[in-house]
Amino acid sequence: MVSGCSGPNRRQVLAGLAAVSFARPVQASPFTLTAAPATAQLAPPEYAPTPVWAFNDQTPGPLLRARQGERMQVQVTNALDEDTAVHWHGLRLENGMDGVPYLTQSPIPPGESFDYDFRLPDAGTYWYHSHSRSFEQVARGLLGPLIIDEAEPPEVDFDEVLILDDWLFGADATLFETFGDLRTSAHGGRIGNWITVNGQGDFAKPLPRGARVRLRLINTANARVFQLRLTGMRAAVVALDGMPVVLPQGAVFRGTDDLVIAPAQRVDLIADITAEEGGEALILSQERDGDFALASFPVETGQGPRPDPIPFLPPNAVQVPTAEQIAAAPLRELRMDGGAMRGIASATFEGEELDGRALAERGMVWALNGVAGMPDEPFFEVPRGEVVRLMLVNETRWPHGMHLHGHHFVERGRTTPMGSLPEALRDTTLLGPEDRREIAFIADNPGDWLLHCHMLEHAHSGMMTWFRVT
Ligand SMILES: [Cu+2]
Repeated sequence: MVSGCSGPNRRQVLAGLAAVSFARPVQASPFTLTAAPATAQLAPPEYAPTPVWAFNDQTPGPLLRARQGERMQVQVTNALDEDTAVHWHGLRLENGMDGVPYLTQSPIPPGESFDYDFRLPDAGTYWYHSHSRSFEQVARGLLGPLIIDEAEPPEVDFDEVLILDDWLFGADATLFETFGDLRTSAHGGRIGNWITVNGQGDFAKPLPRGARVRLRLINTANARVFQLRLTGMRAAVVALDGMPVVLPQGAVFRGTDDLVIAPAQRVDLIADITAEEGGEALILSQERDGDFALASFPVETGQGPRPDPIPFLPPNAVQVPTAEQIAAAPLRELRMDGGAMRGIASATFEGEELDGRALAERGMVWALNGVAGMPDEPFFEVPRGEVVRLMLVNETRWPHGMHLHGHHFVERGRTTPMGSLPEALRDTTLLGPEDRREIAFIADNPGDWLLHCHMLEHAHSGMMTWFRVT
């Protein structure tokens, strides 16, 4: 299974050990990934396995794990009938390895391979996914976890990767073949009717009472924003989007009351299981019709809660702009327009100024700064090392999770906070309807980088731009 810790044999082994600081990968770099049609038992056993597209016949794909400072090599082979490419989400890697077709590489044609080879400067929780027609390829299952271990990881008893995903099923648990349809794209995107954790609808992992567990939550859904609640554990947020959270000294509680995870975002928790033996700790998803258990941790005999405080993670060496540098930087606005209940009067698409109806005929229902789809020219171009300051302005009635490639940014001055998460460096930020958010970063990674909505249907139908660092 994906976490490397969920199979029955593995579970028995771990349960028999007093303390396992963390599990090293079974497979090491160089990795091989083959994208191909497969089947997966995502629905309960009374249903036939669902036809999916998967890496190495499994969705989520295999865990890629390495240590901070190492390089990772991954050979990706395309056994699909269409082009593909793989993006290593959240990694500050070399531009040519970012996996964006037509921007950073040629797509990998059917039957061919591409060798990815990139540095791993930061520890943390990341993931990989197709970036070629991703609204369909990711919805069909082409995604997996990528974990970079700290040189000195915090001491925990268990280290669990939890891939949160949803699937839009018909009555026979096959995927609805409505990928990228315009109506869905103009609304919130493809929201599934079946939620899985690590590909299972009833994820459960027994843990001893008092166990300290690192939970690495990754939202790989196309468009679903998870809103979580935790019971039976005392937990702290220790990282967001791979990056350790920065906290005032002496802070203990780190905002797990109302955990909001937008598509592509990650949250690392360290949790002490406090539920009694025979009870269970739960990760609950707050859905419209009530709370729904995403993951259950039945509690077995154990030693009871640990007395020592939950550890912090060491920071990654990301250059962060100072308040003075940000104040001195020009403020660029990125205006987000379109979607149902508002629409676009007109926008440029492939160099042509079109009205909303003509745009829709071309599959475009969103625009960034008046441009629908990928612009020919970059949104901006800056020399390496420059501080970039952006105001993201959501003039739509829909939430958008905006993702910056190749860099992490600081979020400034949230006007309508969604959730109670602490401040941290992020690679994806969630804007609510009519929300605005200032972000800033040092453009220290040369190349052409995407900036787009990670609601994948929104990206496909207009919300995509790019910038150049020279
Ligand atoms: Cu969006």
